[in-house]
Amino acid sequence: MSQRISLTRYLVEQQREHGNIPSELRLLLEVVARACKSISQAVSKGDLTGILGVAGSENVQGEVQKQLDIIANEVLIEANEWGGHLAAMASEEMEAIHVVPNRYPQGEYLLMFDPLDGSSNIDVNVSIGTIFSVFKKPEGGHAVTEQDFLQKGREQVAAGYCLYGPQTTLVLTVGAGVVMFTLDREQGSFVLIKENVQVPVDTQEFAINMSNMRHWAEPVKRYVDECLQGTEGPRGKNFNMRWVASMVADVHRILTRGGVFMYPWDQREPHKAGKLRLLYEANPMGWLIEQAGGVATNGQQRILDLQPTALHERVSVFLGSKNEVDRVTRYHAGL
Ligand code: AHM
Ligand code: MG
Repeated sequence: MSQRISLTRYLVEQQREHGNIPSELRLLLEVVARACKSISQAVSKGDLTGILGVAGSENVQGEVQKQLDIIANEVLIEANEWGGHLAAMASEEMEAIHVVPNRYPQGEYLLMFDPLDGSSNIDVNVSIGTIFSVFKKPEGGHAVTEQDFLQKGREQVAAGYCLYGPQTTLVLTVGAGVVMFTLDREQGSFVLIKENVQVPVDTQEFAINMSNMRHWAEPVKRYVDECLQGTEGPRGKNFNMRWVASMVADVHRILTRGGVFMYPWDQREPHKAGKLRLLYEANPMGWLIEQAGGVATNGQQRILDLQPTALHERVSVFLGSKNEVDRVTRYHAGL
């Protein structure tokens, strides 16, 4: 790209040309991006500042929290609560919603985030990231409640993630395709690197935690087994496998070169629909993938059409290249 376009300039020009980023939403996205810069800074220092390791607490889902999980959560809350653009926030790391305190003006947006996705990779210097999703607070002039957050993913007005890898990359959609920005640390700004990101419809690469294979449902076993049979099997081609164990990194690879990502239900905890969270992980990633021409389902239904019933609800996830996600979804229907 010959001319360097900053995130700010991109957002301003989008609003001017398409009217799809009102100024409050622009402020929100810029504040989230600023928070991500600060998280990126903390992540890159790691042991130098003594912030690796467990925090000695658990989140609402009973998962051990890392110090960086908590720091990232605080950075996002503090950055976002005073700007006047938000009514409330919800986080994978907090049991209840965080309503903007009375001392600040309340805006009309709701922000949800997984402050640091891929927690098991924090201490081992592998890519992790922040995932976020933005909705409008439903109309009615009432005080904001948890119920306001239980909107279908298709109602999102913005979604994205920031990947803290060899580069720090912010990936965003406001419903007009997917764009990527890389952090220029010297300049301190996110610079546009790719527009109109497209996920190839076909792929020969899948991502799943294979160690859970014996616990999967039949349709998932069938799909993966057929991939593993390669040229000798019904697919007639070889497949490669990748699993970073950070959804942000796996989804980023899929947005870059295609692939299929799966985190299915399994029979160890049959009452749990899956491991990943609908509101903080599946909805934003599902929308990004759709906006790039891919597909995202829970095996039966489009993720974005699911009606959430609880803030921390979990869901099975199949997303990525259209033909592969369509196939594994077909297998669930017994076809
Ligand atoms: P987290 O939000 O607690 O980090 O958990 C979500 C992560 C995803 O990023 C990733 O796809 C998955 O959990 C990895 O799970 P596993 O440890 O089974 O490989
Ligand atoms: Mg997560």
